[in-house]
Amino acid sequence: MLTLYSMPSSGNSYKVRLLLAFLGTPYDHIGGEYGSGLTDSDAFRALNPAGKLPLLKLEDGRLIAESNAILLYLARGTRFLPDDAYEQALCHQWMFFEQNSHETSIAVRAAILTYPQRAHLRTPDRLDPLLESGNRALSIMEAQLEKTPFLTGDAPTVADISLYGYTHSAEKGGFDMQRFPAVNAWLDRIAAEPGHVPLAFVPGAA
Ligand SMILES: N[C@@H](CCC(=O)N[C@@H](CS)C(=O)NCC(=O)O)C(=O)O
Repeated sequence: MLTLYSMPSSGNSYKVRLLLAFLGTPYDHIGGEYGSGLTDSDAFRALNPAGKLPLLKLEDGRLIAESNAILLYLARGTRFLPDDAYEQALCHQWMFFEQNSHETSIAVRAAILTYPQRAHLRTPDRLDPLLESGNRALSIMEAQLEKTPFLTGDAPTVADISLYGYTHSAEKGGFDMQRFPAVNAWLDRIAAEPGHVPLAFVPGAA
């Protein structure tokens, strides 16, 4: 059985829970919210020296960190990762964009505005550039999604799951999603995929 260490409130962790739900793959879940001490513990740091969630433990004990690396591993041989080298490269392109340009603006702004531990960062010099760069990232998605129903073409892939993680809750970061109708239609398409679960879903919870 796979074991997923994940943070219930985090989009990076949600991406992996969402793919596992779409695939119908069972797994053990170990949750660690901010302040729980999990990521600071010596036992966890021995598994992931970066001290970050999510972290996947394979059946044989080997480990994979980084949400997008986990997604790419789990999606091999499924409908969420094309076989064609160019189509795979498009998935990688959007997933690098997610970590470099999207998560760093949209998730970071939402975290500052929602986590009490980050309240001291709620200043215009910190928040304004994040609003601008987040809107730029959403505009890039909007331009693609005006042309194709999913980010890499006609079918959903790990790239869509990766970017869904923080786009679906971008309002928490103060982003006006009315400005991005094609992104909203895409969010609805992903939410309508069989097996979709919400952010708060963790297996075994009532
Ligand atoms: N690039 C990493 C980022 C992971 C990350 O930043 N995780 C945060 C939650 S979103 C975390 O574990 N924070 C706990 C901590 O820093 O103690 C990924 O995509 O997995």
